[in-house]
Amino acid sequence: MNWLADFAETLDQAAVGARAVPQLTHARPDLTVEDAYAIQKLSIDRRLDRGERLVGIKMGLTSRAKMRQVGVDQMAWGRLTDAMMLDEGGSLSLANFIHPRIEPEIAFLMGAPLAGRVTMVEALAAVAAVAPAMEVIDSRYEDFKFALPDVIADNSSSSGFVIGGWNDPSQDLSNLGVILEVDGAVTEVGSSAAILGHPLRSLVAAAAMVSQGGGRIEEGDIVLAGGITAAPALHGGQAIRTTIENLGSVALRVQA
Ligand code: OOG
Ligand code: MG
Repeated sequence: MNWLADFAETLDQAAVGARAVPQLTHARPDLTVEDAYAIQKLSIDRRLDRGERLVGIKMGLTSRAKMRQVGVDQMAWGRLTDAMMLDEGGSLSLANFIHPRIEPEIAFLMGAPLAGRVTMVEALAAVAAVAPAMEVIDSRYEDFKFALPDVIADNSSSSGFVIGGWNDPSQDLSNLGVILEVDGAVTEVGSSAAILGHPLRSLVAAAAMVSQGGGRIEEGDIVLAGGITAAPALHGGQAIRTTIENLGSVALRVQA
């Protein structure tokens, strides 16, 4: 339907031009979660038409810290493309973003497809590797404010991600210490347990939610399990590092 495509274009152009737009639910208070996922797909299709490639899935709002920070208390998922991928140890320019924030994440690399209702054991069996990661989120909405359908339509705020070294997934992932450092100072601390009690639960939820939309998680996909702590705002010149117990570190620099 046309109005869905119009909203998709608005959000896509907001991302391309790094200019915030009003929340969709202001114009359309009855916007449903289903409409929102349709808008998300249409806006990602515009990226694919420009030559971007799907590389995975991100889960959002899987921890209390994240839900509290943005005032939305239900999970959402989004799509990751190759253009969102940042180099480990590399840098990003604030010019490409509206009001970016950074958050520590855990990334899964899928060794097999995953869809529908699966157990944590089945989810783990489909994982080839696990890595420390960070996501750059940049809501396309003014003041970083949104309701659930808004953030879903906006690809769950996803705008960039960086992955550290891959590790063997057959280890206890339930309670790994996490620190986020900005310029060498620890600004956020947490545990992998913040993600739904166990990060694999986020993968279980991703399989179910993506299937509900008619898709599936593919072999080779990256799945981001969701921010572990609140996400601090990025500022020029910062050096950001996330370290996760047993998994290693991942770093990014913000250009001055
Ligand atoms: C919504 C996206 C949440 C996560 O990991 O929880 C998210 C937002 O905070 O803008 O990416
Ligand atoms: Mg995230």
